[in-house]
Amino acid sequence: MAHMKPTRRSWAEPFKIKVVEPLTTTTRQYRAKAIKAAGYNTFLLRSEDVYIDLLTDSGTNAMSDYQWAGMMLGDEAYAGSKNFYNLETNMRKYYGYQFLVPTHQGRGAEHIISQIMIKPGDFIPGNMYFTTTREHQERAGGTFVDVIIDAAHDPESVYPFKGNVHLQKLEELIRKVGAKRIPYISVAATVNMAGGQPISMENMREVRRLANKHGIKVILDATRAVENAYFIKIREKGYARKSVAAILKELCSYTDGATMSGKKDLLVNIGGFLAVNDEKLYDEARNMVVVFEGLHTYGGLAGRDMEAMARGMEEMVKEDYLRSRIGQVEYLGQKLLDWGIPIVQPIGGHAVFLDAKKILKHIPQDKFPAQTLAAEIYIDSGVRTMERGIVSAGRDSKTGAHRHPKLELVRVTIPRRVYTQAHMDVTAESILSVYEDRKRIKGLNMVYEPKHLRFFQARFDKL
Ligand code: PM9
Repeated sequence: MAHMKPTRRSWAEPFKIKVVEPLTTTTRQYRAKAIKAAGYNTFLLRSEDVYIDLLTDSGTNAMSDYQWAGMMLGDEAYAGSKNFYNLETNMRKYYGYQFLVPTHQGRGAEHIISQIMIKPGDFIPGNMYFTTTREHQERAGGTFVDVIIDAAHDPESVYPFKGNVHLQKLEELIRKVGAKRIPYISVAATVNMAGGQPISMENMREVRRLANKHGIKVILDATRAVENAYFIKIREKGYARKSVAAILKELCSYTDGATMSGKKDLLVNIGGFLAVNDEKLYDEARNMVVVFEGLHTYGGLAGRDMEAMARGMEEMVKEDYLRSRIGQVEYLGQKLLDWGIPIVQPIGGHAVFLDAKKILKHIPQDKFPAQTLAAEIYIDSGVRTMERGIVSAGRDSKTGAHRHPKLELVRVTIPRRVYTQAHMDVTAESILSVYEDRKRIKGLNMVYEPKHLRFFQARFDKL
């Protein structure tokens, strides 16, 4: 019998599994005890008590045989490791910046760029905050100003580029405080806290135009820029026939430098870098990296880690990989949507974000609905997710009051090349079961609050 031609092709993984890591399952009773001992904070669970770990896509990637082979070629010289030069060559090839300063991870680069560019009293506009990025900007004496478009704060808006900068808001800030007090515009691609939402090339071009007009620099958070480039290819007019590699390079070309957490796009477990075009800035960064990270040719990394990152760059732009990466996230998100569970739309690049404000609408934001929901999902199945709401937003650095973000979300984050479609099914089924039982769920009290980036170590008690 002749087969019908399929109308849609699956996103199946373009790789097969060579090494496996066993998972452990536990009982509901065991997990209830474990999360209580962890102060209802999924960051404080032991990983061995977790079944499917969707806490983060950061450093949780599975490396390829090509990357592991590169690890054996680590040149562990203190200075001038050949792996540094391989990384520099590939950074120039794929991102297009002139100068490279490796760092132990993304926040190492954020620390350096903030310290060398921001003066006390400065303002740093950006397309929504990221926790570590804003922390470093504030520690340098700056004030972060959110200039993302309004749709980014609305989980139901299906606008395809919810990571876009609101150009009028940006221009208004420049007019209000003056270009001299804005060292750079901080542009993320994709925007993590908005739900992994991309910025369009057109918007990036406009940001560059405005920056040029006022003599302001643009610094990209390139952590998930290749996933952003893929969204541009499939969503933005004029890019369907361009390669993701070319799109990525064009995106970077509108910026003066980038901070990078290699633990995401670069398919490794550790590493990051700062890249800039300006030689004077590079000189300052190189000077500072030796104080906080290590010599400028290793920046806190082993030679083998730099090699794995260099090879990761070659793999990240492969389009069959990106199709399956984004396809897997979409598969999970679509399943939840089909079951009527409120999530951020459109489905983002690295995670599905559950709308805890809607799911647990009987719990006020001060009783931490997203923190509660993440704990409940863990108790139900051992699936670990993360709060991205009021706890992550922290307190206002001037008034000391809780910030109340519009988005109160649980991030169900998909590590790259790690889990299967069946794991996505188990996750979706667990979320459904918690959703169906949502009315009996009560909120939490915060009983311990760390001073910085509180979401990592805060502890809670059940109401
Ligand atoms: N992101 C994430 O899970 C890990 C730390 S926060 C839980 O999403 C962006 C957009 C990130 C990011 C880390 C960093 C910092 C900068 N920008 O973690 O220091 O998503 O490598 O990077 C995390 P590092």
